[in-house]
Amino acid sequence: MTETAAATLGAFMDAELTSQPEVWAQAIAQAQAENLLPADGERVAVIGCGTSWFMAQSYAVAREAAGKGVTDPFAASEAFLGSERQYDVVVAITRSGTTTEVLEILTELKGSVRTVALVGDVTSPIMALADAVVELPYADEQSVVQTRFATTALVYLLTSVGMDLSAAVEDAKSAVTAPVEQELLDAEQFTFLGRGWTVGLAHEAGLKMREAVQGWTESYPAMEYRHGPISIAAPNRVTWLFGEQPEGLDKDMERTGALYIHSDKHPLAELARVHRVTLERARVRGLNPDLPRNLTRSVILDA
Ligand code: F1P
Repeated sequence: MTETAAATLGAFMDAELTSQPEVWAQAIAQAQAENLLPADGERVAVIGCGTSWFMAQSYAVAREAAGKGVTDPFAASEAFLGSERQYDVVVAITRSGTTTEVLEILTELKGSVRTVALVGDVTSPIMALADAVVELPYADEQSVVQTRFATTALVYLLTSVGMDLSAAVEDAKSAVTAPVEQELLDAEQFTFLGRGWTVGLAHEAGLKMREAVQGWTESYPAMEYRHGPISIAAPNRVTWLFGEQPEGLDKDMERTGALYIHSDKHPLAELARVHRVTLERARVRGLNPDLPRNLTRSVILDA
């Protein structure tokens, strides 16, 4: 494949990931103007699949850390939502609004537990199932690999629990367009780390590279990393930390010979940076992240 042909791969993903700072600003304004999410003190479960599950993890930690009430994240296929858990509200995150596991839960809960869905496709079946909908059609995407829908839904959710994301918007402006260093294009393996609400971002970064680059990635809570996974770190491999650095991790990383990335940029902007790195890594390998191997835009299971 010529360099010019490679540069056109992932054209949707390119436009979508690049638009993140603007779209996030729109979601911040929307979150400040709406009041659709659970009230402070309510017991909340958050569900999603794939990327949406990882955004659920980030929101859950941020909401609880902000003192807004118990918030448990679940993969929709493994959610425990029985009455003994006493959830007041179930929040669902889904770009497509067609993901089977999510629709099944909302169908089951109809009339018993209040549900709120954050949705990209506002013509999808979930619109009739959820009690309230946060409509994010301007963040919907054509690429199978999600970038801006997920981060925009999270920006909305984090704003709702009082996080000021103006630094994220500012930092993302350069993160989405800056050229990618050769070292990052060539690296054999990536491990992503996070703490608190950024653990979900780390898992999402790892999934992104698996989906779009078919590459070897891992992700952990940062304090877990030294309990085994650090043995993977080596020259020509990358360890990328989002958020607060555990004491001494930089020194430990120096000894491994791996490239260690821990910037002072906002963690969400760092995830947007990973989106750009992911796209360029896919392109140099001749892969099209708009249509990745074995994936579809939404997983719709046979009845
Ligand atoms: C969630 C999801 C994506 C994944 C894949 C299949 O979809 O699992 O995260 O990348 O394309 O669908 P959704 O419920 O957010 O539409």
